[in-house]
Amino acid sequence: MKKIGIVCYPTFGGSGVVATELGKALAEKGHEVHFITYNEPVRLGSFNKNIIYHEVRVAEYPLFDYPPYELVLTSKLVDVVKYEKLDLLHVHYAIPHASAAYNAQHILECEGIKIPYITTLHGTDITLVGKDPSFEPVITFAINQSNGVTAVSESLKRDTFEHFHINREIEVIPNFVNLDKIEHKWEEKRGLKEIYAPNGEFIISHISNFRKVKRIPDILKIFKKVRERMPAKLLLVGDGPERVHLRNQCEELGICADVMIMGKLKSPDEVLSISDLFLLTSENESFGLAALEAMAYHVPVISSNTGGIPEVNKHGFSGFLSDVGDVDDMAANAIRLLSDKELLNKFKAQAREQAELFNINKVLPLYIDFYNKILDKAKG
Ligand code: GMT
Repeated sequence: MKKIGIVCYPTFGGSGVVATELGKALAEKGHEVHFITYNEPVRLGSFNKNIIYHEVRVAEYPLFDYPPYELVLTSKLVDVVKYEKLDLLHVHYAIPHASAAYNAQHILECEGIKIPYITTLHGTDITLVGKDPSFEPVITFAINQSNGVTAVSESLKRDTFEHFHINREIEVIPNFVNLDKIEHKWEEKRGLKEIYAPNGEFIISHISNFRKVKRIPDILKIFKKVRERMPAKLLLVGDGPERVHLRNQCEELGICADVMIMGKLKSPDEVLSISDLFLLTSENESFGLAALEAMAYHVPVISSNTGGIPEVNKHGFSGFLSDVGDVDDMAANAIRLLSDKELLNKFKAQAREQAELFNINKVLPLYIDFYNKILDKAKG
């Protein structure tokens, strides 16, 4: 049994979801997992055996225009490692978690306590935010100083080497889903379909944080083309900066009546259980956890072919891939699938089959082996 500290964003984003599900799976295997973050992670659930949540709270002070979260996190890491006698820190998302872990490690070293830290890169910490000059030197340093680094796809590993001066190895450990838990819910929730599609319409869904990188207007344009050919409903789950434009965009396209804007949902269970197709049109995507989750619920994916998505969604098997922005091709693929019941059912089964490659029972051992390797190395 090991004592592992997990640092993540506790929000709906993929990195927080992966960190939380990883922590829960480790706890189920008997490890003691300490989540150290500013809120209880959304997917944590309550009363988990072997899971302890430590809240990072930044005190308000009139001098602070910007709350010094990284410093408070660093102090909390020092405190938790020392008093809970942790063996390892695993930080998800480089900014600012990797540099906080580096500082905590060095503070503890001065007190004679050794703790290795592993950094998992998730995507936007590298491809969008991290390479900004206001972060880059710190991020490069904290990645290079980590005792171990993982990336969620080969594509993200390549991007990291391209954008930063990395002088160390990066191990690829893909994101995962827990298929046993999903299978159970999928069967249970399929009856809900009538609520959203009372006349047997197809249900198409999209889940994201509605940032520009997701290309939400493409989702609406594809849906309009599908809707012109067959009865369908679009369920949009999530929230973010692009959300405010949705109503106008739907009005311009004349599709408002068939688009349901659902806001943030704690779990994608219901929406994915009743979906026939999932759309992911992103400009860039290091992995596309939302697509993998859809596939786990037997939902084929129509996506762009950027970043790590082709490592997850297999063209002509679990769905179809098109160039970024090629809404005509994406719509044609969606129409092709939805107009042929046999083909759609085949793709639904294949989507689930593809998701099997990322089942937690295959990916968790990769993390545990990596932890052991790093711990052995740190012991020297
Ligand atoms: O999709 C987002 O913008 C959220 C972001 C995050 O950090 O939570 O997602 C990134 O990490 C996910 C989990 O590893 C990946 O599945 C997403 O592809 C990645 N997002 C991007 O690269 C845009």
